[in-house]
This record gives sequence, structure tokens and C-alpha cells, in this order.
Amino acid sequence: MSHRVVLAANAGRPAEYPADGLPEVAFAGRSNVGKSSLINALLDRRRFARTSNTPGRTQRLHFYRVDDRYYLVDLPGYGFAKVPIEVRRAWGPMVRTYLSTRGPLVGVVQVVDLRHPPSREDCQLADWLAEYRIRHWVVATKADKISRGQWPAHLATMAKGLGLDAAAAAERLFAVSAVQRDGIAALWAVIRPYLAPGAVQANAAALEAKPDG
Ligand SMILES: Nc1nc2c(ncn2[C@@H]2O[C@H](COP(=O)(O)OP(=O)(O)OP(=O)(O)O)[C@@H](O)[C@H]2O)c(=O)[nH]1
Ligand SMILES: [Mg+2]
Repeated sequence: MSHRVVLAANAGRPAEYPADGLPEVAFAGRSNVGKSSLINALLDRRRFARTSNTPGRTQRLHFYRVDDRYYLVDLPGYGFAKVPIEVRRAWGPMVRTYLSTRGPLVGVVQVVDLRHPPSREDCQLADWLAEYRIRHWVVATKADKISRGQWPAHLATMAKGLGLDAAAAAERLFAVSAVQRDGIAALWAVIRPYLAPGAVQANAAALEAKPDG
């Protein structure tokens, strides 16, 4: 199936975010981890979301409107030593402002590298998502770079590092390869219901019903 994808906004501040209220899922993770490649794989596009070999290229929030029904948001990446210090300083406030204020956000896909244990910043992001009570999936990508037999052990390390128990990991942790397309259909099947029309209202109601703490 081919999607109609439009880069609707390239935003730094909330005033620049789209205002049409369509549901959105955002993709967050370290610079160069494969966020843009994952978005392209989900949309079955070679190169819509811009990918590059230069880490930290994506310094603003890219809102891709898909089929005029929902957004996939490519967030700026964190934690790359080669990124200038001013840029690294701006990342936290830019992303926290987005996460803490964005009504149409129904969930975040945290993208990590299946080959490595989560970094301190990966853990910090997971903590923020918990703090803001944002639905959270963890996608361990570049799975093609290790043998399939190693996946379970690497997934277990990831789950432990990010504080996911076995039940949470079974529901919310995925191994994928954007290059080989492993796990892409399974990931889509889990996310897609949250992007259906009315998802924003359903999400707000679910949060309302959830007891604090
Ligand atoms: N082998 C392999 N390479 C991948 C995969 N996903 C991404 N890459 C490569 O990793 C590099 C970075 O990918 P991007 O998608 O640009 O990463 P990003 O997270 O969007 O990076 P920033 O925009 O800089 O934050 C590119 O060279 C991709 O081709 C994957 O699943 N397998
Ligand atoms: Mg990118």
C-alpha cells in the first residue's frame, strides 16, 4: 500500500507544530540510531524522512503527515559527541517541551540500537516518558547487524537497562531492521490502532481514567 506523505512542519517551538489535532506518534533516540530509516520503513519509502551519515543532522521536529490522517514525528537525536555543544544544550528543552505539552501525541517510539545496552540518555528519555505518562514502545533497530540467535540476549539486556519487566517487554519491546524490514509489520500492527480517527480523544480519556502513581 502506498501512503501519501507530506512534510507538514519543520518545527522548533510549539507555535510551529501542526494545529489540526490529528493523532501523532513520535520517534526519539540517539543521533544516528536509525529513527528516520525506521519511519521510512514503516511508510515503505526509500527516502522520505531524511537519513544521513552525518549524526545530528535532524535538529528540529519533523512532522510527516500521512494520508491526511495522522502524523509521524521525527524528533532530533541526542547524545552524539560530534554535535556542537549549543545544539546539545538545546535538545533537552526542545524535546521536553514537546513531550510535556503536545496534546495530539498518543505515543512515543523510543529507538535504540539492538547491538548495545541502553545509554544513560536512553534511560533518561524512558524516565521522562514515564514521568509525562506517555505511551511508550521501545524499538531496538539495526537487528540485521547481529545474528538472529543473539537477539533474545540483547533484548533482555535492553529490557533490564530500561527497567521493563518481562510483561512490559513482551508488549512493548521489538527487534527490527529497517534495512531487511524484519519486525516492521509487527511494529505497525501495534502502533496503528493508536493512530485511528478519534485516537486523541480516546488517549485523553484513558489518561483521565488512570489513577495517579
Ligand atoms: N544495517 C542497518 N543500518 C541502518 C538501519 N537503520 C538505519 N541504518 C543506518 O544508520 C545510519 C543512520 O540512520 P538514520 O535513519 O539517518 O538515523 P537517525 O536516527 O535518523 O539520525 P539523526 O537524524 O542524525 O538523529 C544510516 O547510515 C542508515 O542507513 C538498520 O536497520 N540496519
Ligand atoms: Mg534522522
